[in-house]
Amino acid sequence: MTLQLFAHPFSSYCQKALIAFYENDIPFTFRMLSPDEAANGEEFARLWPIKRFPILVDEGRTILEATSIIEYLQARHPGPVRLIPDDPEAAVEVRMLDRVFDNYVMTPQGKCVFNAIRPEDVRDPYGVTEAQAMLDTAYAWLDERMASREWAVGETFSLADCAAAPSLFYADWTHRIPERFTNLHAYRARLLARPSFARAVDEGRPYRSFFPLGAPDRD
Ligand SMILES: N[C@@H](CCC(=O)N[C@@H](CS)C(=O)NCC(=O)O)C(=O)O
Repeated sequence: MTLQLFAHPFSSYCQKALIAFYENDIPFTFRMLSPDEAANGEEFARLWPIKRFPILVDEGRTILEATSIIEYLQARHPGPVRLIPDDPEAAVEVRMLDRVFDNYVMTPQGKCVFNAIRPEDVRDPYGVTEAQAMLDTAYAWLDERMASREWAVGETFSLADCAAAPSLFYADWTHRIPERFTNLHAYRARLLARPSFARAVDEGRPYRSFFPLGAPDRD
């Protein structure tokens, strides 16, 4: 029985998980979630009543959360690219950066986007201003960090870069990374050139008109 990934190609967290599949060429069945299935699909709701994706199903075992899916793939379907280092101390830093990208880039980015699809009378401009301020602070911190690194945790592509790629991709669309943060721009460009992420971005390309803030005419 093959691995089944319930996902959508334009979703940032799904792209994060997809990078791990593509890095190690792991075969799987893509269970595409249409917006209607994501909202109303019974199989999906049974798997995870919170109704967030990606979700991985492996022979009846259900793995929630993109980070956990990547950890699971390395544990049960390992390949030559080790996205979590074997050295426990290096692994702490990889997991730390994974949390940084999810919590302080992906989350505020999502706040801005979800605000835009709310009915106008329940929008939250204060929350958006706070989210943009968090992105600005994260950008400055990451720019300094990336001055001396190729990947989020040094020389080796890892789980942290899987989180960074879609976070920075969509964050730059949502709240432009200032031009002066040249290290961060260069890192975002390296991520876009990585074949695993380039493939995920290409698969999401047909859905760009869905982007609630209007997708720019560039990657
Ligand atoms: N913490 C989850 C977040 C997953 C998540 O928020 N996925 C979005 C798609 S990128 C989703 O399911 N959105 C549907 C919704 O909010 O209703 C993870 O790391 O996988």
